[in-house]
Amino acid sequence: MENKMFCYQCQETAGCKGCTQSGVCGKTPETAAMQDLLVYVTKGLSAVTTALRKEGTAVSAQINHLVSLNLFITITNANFDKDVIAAKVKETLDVKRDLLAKVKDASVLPAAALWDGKEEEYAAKAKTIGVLATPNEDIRSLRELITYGLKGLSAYSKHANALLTDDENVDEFMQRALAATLDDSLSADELIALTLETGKYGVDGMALLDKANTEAYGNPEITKVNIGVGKNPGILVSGHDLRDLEMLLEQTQGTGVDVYTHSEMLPAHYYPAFKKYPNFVGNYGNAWWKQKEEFESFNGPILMTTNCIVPPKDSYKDRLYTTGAAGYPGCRHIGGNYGETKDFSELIEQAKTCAAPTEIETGEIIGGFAHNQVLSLADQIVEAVKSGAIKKFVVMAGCDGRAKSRSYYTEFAKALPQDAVIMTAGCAKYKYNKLDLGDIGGIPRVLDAGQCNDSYSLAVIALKLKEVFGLDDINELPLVFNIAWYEQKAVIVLLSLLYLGVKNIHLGPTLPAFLSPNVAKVLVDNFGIAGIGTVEDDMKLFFGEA
Ligand code: SF4
Ligand code: SF3
Repeated sequence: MENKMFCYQCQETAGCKGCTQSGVCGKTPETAAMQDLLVYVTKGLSAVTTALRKEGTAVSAQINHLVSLNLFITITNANFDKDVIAAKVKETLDVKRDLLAKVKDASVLPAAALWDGKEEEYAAKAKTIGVLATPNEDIRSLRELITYGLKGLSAYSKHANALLTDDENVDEFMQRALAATLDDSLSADELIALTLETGKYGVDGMALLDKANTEAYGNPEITKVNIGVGKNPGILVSGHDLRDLEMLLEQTQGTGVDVYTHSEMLPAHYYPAFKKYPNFVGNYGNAWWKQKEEFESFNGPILMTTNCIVPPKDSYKDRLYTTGAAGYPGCRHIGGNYGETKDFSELIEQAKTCAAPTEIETGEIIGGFAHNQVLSLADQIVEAVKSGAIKKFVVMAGCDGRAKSRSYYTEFAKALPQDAVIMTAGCAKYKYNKLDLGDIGGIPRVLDAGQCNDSYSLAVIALKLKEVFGLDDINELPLVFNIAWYEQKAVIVLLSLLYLGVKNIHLGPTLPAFLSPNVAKVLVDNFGIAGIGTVEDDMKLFFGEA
C-alpha cells in the first residue's frame, strides 16, 4: 500500500516502524503533512537566523519564540488542527521573507531557507520534504533524533517564555541545530557530536525552566494531593503549562467553580504559590491516555494547555478547550500571547452549568520531591544509604502510554526490593503512584519530582549525591535508570542524561523506531543504552540473584 504519510516520532508508532496510513495517535495524513511542512519552514527560518547571527545581526526574542512554539505544535498529541498549523506555516514564511532580505550572503543558505510557497502549494510541497526525503537511513535517523530532541527542548523554552524568561544561548543553539539538519555536507560523526551537544542544551533548557518555575511559584515542597472530588462544578486542567493554570485559578476565585489537575498538571499542587487558592481541590484521574473515560465523567470543561490530547468523544468535545501550542479541530481555543492575560470566562461560565465531577477514586497521593526539597532531606537520605536502609535508587521517569506492555512498569515497581526507592518525573508515575509502596524511615519509596519538564531535578539530585559521597563518576552511585518514553520530551531528557555522563540507561517499552541499527549501535556501544526484558530478568540484572 502506498504511504499516505510517514511519522515515527513516538513510541506507539505503527508496528514499531512508522505510521503510514494515519497516526495511531489519531493524526490524519493531512495534519501530518502540514506538521512536516511546519518543521521544514521552521528549519528554513532557523537557517536564516543562524546566517544572520554569523553576520553579526541580532535575532529578536519574538522570532525565537516563534521557532519554539512551532516545534512544540508538532510534538505528539499537541495539535491536530491542520488549519491552525497551515496558518503557522504562513506566519513563519512571512517572518522569514523579511529576515531573508537582511542576509548579506544568501548563497550559503539551503533550499528550505529559500522556499516561499503559497497556501495552495503547501500540500504538494509537504509530500517532498518529509522524514523519508533523507535517503540514507543513518543520516535520517540522526537528523530525526536531533529534531525530536529539539522538539522536547522547545517545550521547556516555550514554558519559560510564557513566564517571560529567555535564554538566547538555548535559542541560538536550537536554531543552529535545526539548520544543521538541512546540511547535506555533515557526516554521521558530525551529527553524532551535534546529538550530544543537543543534550548539553537540554540541560540548559531544563535549568532555564526550573528557574522560571521556581522564581514564579516557589520551590515544590512535600504535598499530599487529594484524588477525590468536591461538590462544586469544576474545570480540569491538563498539560504542562503552569502560567495557564495560574491565570485560571485567579479567574475562578469566588465563582463557585473548583479547579482540578489532570495527568501532567498534578505537580502544580506541589508549588507554594498555588496552595493559596481555596478552590484548587485536587487531581482527577490518571495519565493522558485514560482521558476518554475520565473527561466524560469529570462533567465540566477541560483545558488542554499542551500535549497529550486524545481525539475527543462527542460526549465531551464541546467541553474540551485548548490553549497555547495545543489544538483540536472543532474544539474552542483560548488565545493570548506571552505577557497577556488569557480570558477563561467561557470555561467558567460553561462550568457553572455543569454537574460536579463524578467520583472515580478517593484518597491522596504524595509528591513534591524536586531538588530543593530532596536536598533539604539530604542528611537523612545519606544516612539511610550509609546504614544500608536504602540500597538503591531507581529512576523510573518518563511517559505513560496505551501499550499493554507498559504494565511492566507497575509489576517492576511492585517487585522492587523493599530497600529500593523510585525517583520519578513525568506521567510515567501513574503506573505505580497509587500503589502502597510504603516508606523507608519516613522517606516514601516513590519520590515524585514533578512533570517530565522537571526531570532536571533528578539530575541535580544525582549530581549532589555524587558530591556528598565523594565519587568521581555519577555511574558509581547506587542508581539505576529504567525510563519509559512516549513522546519527544523524553528524547531530550535522554540526551541530557547522556550529556551528563549517565551510562546503562534502560529505555522502554520499546526502543525508538527512528534509531537505525547503526545509530542504535553507537548508543549501545558508547553509553550502554538497552531496552527492557521481563520483570524477573530485569530484577536479576539490576539487583542480582535474590
Ligand atoms: Fe504515529 Fe506517533 Fe507520529 Fe502519531 S506521533 S503519527 S502515533 S508516530
Ligand atoms: Fe506524559 Fe504526554 Fe510524556 Fe509529560 S503527558 S510525560 S506522555
